[in-house]
Amino acid sequence: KILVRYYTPSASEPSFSPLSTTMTSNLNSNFIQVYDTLKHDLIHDPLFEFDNDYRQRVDRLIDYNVRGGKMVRGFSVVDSYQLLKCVQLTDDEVFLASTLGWCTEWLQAFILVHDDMMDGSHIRRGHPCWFRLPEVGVAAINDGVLLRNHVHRILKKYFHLKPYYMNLVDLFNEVEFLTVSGQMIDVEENDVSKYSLSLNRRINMYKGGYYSLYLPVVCALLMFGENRPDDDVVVKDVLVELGIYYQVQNDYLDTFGDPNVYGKTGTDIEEFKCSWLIAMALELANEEERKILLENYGTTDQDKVEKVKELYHTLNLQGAYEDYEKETQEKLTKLIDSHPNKAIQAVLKSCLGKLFKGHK
Ligand code: GPP
Ligand code: MG
Ligand code: MG
Ligand code: MG
Repeated sequence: KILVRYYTPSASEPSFSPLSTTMTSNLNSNFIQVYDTLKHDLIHDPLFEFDNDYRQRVDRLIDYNVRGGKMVRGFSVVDSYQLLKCVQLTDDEVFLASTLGWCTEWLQAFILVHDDMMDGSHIRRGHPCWFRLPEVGVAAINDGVLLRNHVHRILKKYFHLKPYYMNLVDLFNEVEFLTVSGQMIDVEENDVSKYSLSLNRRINMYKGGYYSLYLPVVCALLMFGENRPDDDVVVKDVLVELGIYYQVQNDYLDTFGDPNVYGKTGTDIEEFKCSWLIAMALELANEEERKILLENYGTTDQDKVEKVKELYHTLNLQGAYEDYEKETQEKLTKLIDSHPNKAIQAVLKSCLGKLFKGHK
């Protein structure tokens, strides 16, 4: 039963087209300007007495960790809000939707600062991971928490009088809870003989499924005056499934992606991760191949890492990934088409288009 009401455009309003769902350059440049405003607010937060050195330190922390990504999540809030609203957004609406977009990017920055420490990563977005900087080190733990707090400083400043403020705060808190719970399983699992596609799905659902597209789209829905779409099975399933797909893509690129393109070097094999690749490899391997995987997975010994990678090629995991991608795309397209509301269909199709436009 669909409890959520959605806006339905009248005949005189522009119709939806998946082709018109990417941000116009105008919305795009506005989005970047909003970043400067938010950063300025944070480094002049009256609650804390900054001196120049610490103001500069936080400025650098933010620039280093919040910028430089693809901003898929941030743009998705603005895109989705525009598609729900249908008519041209006012300056105030663009500002607020962009602000929520940046909140999703700030949350991601916090998660990634800690993730890189837990994963022993070296490079993120083409630069050394924040904790790898000699002047940072373990101070990165507190820096991550600070970035997390920035989300709530921003929400309070710009949304505390909105009727949906508490829903926004709840949303960010719950999505963060699901994500860090997923991260807990992700770092704890280290018995490769128990790895399976279902364990990988569980990890990917929690660590990436909710905050990737569910969070930005629900931000847009709340701002539009709707409730959380958790009773709308199609909306929730599509968004979470897209988030899982995004994480499977991330697992795939850890080994098969070109570090010069993706700005990071993978550590999943070395770090014993229950990634989609090892789970699929175990599914496809014969007895002998399974033995090789179990013996060589989860060490920094490069000869062993190479043996695992060789097997990934022999087992044609690239082909298996392409099949998974095609099946997921078809399944989700059908599911989206079954939704009764055209505006919602447009929002979901826009999300689908963003993720399936190649490995970017
Ligand atoms: C953990 O996965 C990452 C997150 C929960 C947040 C970031 C997710 C993205 C898709 C960027 P991971 O350790 O595999 O991420 P990465 O490979 O980027 O280090
Ligand atoms: Mg990582
Ligand atoms: Mg990780
Ligand atoms: Mg990864």
